[in-house]
Amino acid sequence: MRNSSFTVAVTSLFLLLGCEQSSFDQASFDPLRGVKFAVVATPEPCLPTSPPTIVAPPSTEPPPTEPPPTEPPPTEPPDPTDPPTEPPPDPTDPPDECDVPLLTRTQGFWKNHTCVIDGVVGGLSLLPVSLGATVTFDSSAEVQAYFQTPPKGDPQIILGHQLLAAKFNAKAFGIGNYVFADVDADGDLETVDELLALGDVAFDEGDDERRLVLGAVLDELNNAGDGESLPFNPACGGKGGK
Ligand SMILES: [Ca+2]
Repeated sequence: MRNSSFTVAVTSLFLLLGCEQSSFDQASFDPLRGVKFAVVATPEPCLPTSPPTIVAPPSTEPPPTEPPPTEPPPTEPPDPTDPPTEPPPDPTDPPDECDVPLLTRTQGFWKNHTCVIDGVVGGLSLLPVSLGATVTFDSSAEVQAYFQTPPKGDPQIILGHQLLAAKFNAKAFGIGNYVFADVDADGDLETVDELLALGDVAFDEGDDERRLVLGAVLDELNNAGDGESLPFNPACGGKGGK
């Protein structure tokens, strides 16, 4: 009887401790603990398809008509005494890196620059844009309204804001190949594109801790290139600009 009561008491104590250990204390949680960042973020070697770049807005002028094809000039046989114009490429050379700066802007910029999201400035529409498989924004007004939604501690909205800004940065500035941080502690640094994919999964089905970790890492990313100059004037006139 006495042993039985003691067992019940001990069991209750363990259950109590177990409950306390499994509860998630968001206030004291450090989302960047254990996350390793690249000392200097660097782009991975360029993929066969080059990253997107800012392009000029489409011209309204009709395309110039091409002149009729002319016959190619007769080629002369190569002079065996001519020196070769270019040496053959050295196979031991390292592959080229993507020649784009790590350029980013924070969610505050994107909230206030709907004209850049629309492509009116910068020449590249960043819409539609999705968060996970569940949320899609088709207009910059929807994006702005979402950025203006106070998170109030909701990890999904905290992540959603950072993920949205990071997706705009990746698409507008072509930084998807940058190696940035190891968020799963497997020793391999994830690229920006990989972090965005992980963010999408966490947005849909991640627990609070996972969402806060990815939100904090993407926050770091969105600030990492905030000092780089933009290749265009981001002023949006009197409408949502600054
Ligand atoms: Ca990793």
